[in-house]
Amino acid sequence: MDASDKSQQKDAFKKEFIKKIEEVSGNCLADASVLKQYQALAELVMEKISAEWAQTNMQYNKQPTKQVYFFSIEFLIGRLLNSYINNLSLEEIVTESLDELGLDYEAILAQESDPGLGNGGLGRLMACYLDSSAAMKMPAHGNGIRYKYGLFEQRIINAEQIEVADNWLKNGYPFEIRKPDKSVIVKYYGHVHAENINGNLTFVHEDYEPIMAVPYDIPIMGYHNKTVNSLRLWSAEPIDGFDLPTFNQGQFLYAVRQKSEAEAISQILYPNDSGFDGKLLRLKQEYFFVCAGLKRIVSHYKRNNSNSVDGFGEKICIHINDTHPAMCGPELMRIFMDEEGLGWNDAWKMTVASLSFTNHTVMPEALEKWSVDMMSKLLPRIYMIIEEINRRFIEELDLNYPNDPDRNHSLSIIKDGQVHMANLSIVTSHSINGVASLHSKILREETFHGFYQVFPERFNSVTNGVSPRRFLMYNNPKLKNLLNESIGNEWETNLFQLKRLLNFINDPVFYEKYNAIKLSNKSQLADYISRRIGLHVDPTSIFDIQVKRIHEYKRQLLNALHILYLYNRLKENPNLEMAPRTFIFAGKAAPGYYYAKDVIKLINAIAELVNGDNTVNTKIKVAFLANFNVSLAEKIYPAANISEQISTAGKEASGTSNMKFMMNGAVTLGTMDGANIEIAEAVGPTNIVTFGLTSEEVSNYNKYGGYRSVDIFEQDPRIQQVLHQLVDGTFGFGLNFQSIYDSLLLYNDPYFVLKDFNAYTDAQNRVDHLYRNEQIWTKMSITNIAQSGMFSSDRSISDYQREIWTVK
Ligand code: GP0
Repeated sequence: MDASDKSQQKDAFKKEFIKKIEEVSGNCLADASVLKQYQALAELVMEKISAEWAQTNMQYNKQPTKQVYFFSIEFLIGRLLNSYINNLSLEEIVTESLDELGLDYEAILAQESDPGLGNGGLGRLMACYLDSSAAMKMPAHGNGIRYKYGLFEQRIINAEQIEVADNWLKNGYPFEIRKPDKSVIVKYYGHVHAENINGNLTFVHEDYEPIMAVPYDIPIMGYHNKTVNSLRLWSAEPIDGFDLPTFNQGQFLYAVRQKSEAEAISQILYPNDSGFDGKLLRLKQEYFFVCAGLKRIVSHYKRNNSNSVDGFGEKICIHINDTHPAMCGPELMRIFMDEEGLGWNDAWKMTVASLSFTNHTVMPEALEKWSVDMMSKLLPRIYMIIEEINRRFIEELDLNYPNDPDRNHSLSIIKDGQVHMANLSIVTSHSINGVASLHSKILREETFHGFYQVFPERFNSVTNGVSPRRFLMYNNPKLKNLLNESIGNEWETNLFQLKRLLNFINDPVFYEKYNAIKLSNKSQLADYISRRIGLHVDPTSIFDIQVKRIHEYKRQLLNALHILYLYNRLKENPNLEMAPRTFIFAGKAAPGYYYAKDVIKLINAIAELVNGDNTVNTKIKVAFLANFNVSLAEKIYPAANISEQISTAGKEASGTSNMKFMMNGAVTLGTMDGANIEIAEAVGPTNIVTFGLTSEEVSNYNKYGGYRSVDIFEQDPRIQQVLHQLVDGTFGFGLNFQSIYDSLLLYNDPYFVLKDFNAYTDAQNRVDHLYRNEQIWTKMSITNIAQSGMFSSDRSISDYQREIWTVK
């Protein structure tokens, strides 16, 4: 666009904006608060998106193509305004106009609440997949729950995590459209009986408790391509507001209770990551969005298909993100049979053809198993269908593998009074995949080995990916500009093009520019740290970062114990030669996961000890940043030198922060786990620092024994010192970490922290030496960016397209 064009567009934008300000605030620009400025900008942007949204929907209806629907109990979408503005190519017009009006774009963006509708990687993955589908003009949409309260806000008070409710909707939310005309009634409880209607056996559900599911749609916009897909989040409401007859009888409290019981279903996100607790309300949530989502998908399909469900299995992909939406299988069967009048076999073929399933973890405590008693009462028809699915499945097993009761038992969907949701998901889907090569291999060989023997053709693998828009282009604009000026902009739509950076791999001029950007990003994070926790950290120190949910298998504890050990070394020898380091942590613990909360407390206690000690704090500092969420993550990755990915091998299905760090030039310090293995392959052994047990070694110890943590403790005085400090008052009165001490010694260290301790300290030493050679480190860092192309979620989505949905 030429200069006069641009100034015309800016003038037009300013006029629209000023008018919007008046509309939303009843004030003129000079008197409008930053919140109102944000609301005005958001509404303006939403108007611009809406036209393209309507257009995309019309196109999908005009030429019905294959549609993909992601069902997920979490969508961790992050803030949207800046992404929309960039995706619309309006960033220059908007930022320059606002600047000319004397307004602060960054401050306006900061007014947006960050919807915490997910716990971590699993929900964020869905958001990246929606982003990539739209970027690739693929018709893919999301179905989930519009939780009134998202994941709790974390505060750190006296070193401990305190949870505060996340009222993310308190100022309204400008990017959703409520569609009451598309509401669906979801039925719970009641009784099912078979009736003979016109000679057909029909199942009738009576005496049920109806709940209204009301959809809110959020536009998911592609990158510079006018494609706008939809994320549909369902909200639970009572059928007619207050129950009027009850109300009139004066039973006001009863009526209010009914209302809040209905609303309870979409009230709050369960804050457990990789952990299952079989609460009734959670089961209600799972059926809620499955039932409502499928109902709308089927009726939409019929509208474009002469009122028939014929061909549904070839045209509609229902993708279930982990097992929380596993009732999609039986619910589709119910719709096809009870509402569309199909027989079992036809319904079954379409269901299996349509469904595919991604598993996200091998942690046994995450496996969902619902009690038969609870499920059959709450969802009588669904339970009945699951029983029949299981009966037919076992019958088939008996045919193919006669006299094998052990196999029948191990693969059974219903056993020991429980419904096994992973088994249900596998039996009802044509595809099941893991999220990295190693993970998929473990699924085939261990977790789901029995199913792999029966259905080898159903097993797939798609390595996770992350959105390069959100996690490179928009959150690291300086790096983006350097990339554009060095290798052109093709990488923006094909991340593999980052390989062109290898042309600069020995270019001192490029190094200088690159290192200046990294330093400036680190200074920005240092400012944030000083504003948030009053800690001054040196931007020239190594930024060594571990940000993710706090979980034993992720081993934040290993990182913490190493810092304590370094502290001890520095106390002995304050002149120890080492590059200064800033250790940065962030992450939430599930409110009921006391051990994980103790780890948070330990990290904060170590921070206090280290940061306050003048003999060591010029060499090391420790920062725990409260309330890790998507917005904070975006600030952190561009400033990282080291990406800590140190899970016990075999436990982290993929990891996705490893990819976000890599794209921003951090070097991985990691175990051979999840996608770390593929990162190592991509960059080569000299551009990553790996250490520790392999997943095979871990699995052998678990199977055959042979590891005694006490032996390691007895042989290693460094470990003895550090473990004693956990319980000897080092951290001051009342700060005692007996639970951690016991887990490591009394309970034989189930996550191999002590076993890997020596390898980890060695690896940390290697990191120190590598970093002190600027030439080598810069080369490692740039190589990581150059090889990060395969970790774009655009690549993941094309793999799903080709291997699983077979969308043309
Ligand atoms: C897996 F089972 N993940 C779960 C869960 O409840 N929550 C969750 O976030 C994660 C895995 O831990 C992962 O390895 C993976 O990459 C992610 O799902 C997406 O597949 C962490 O990043």
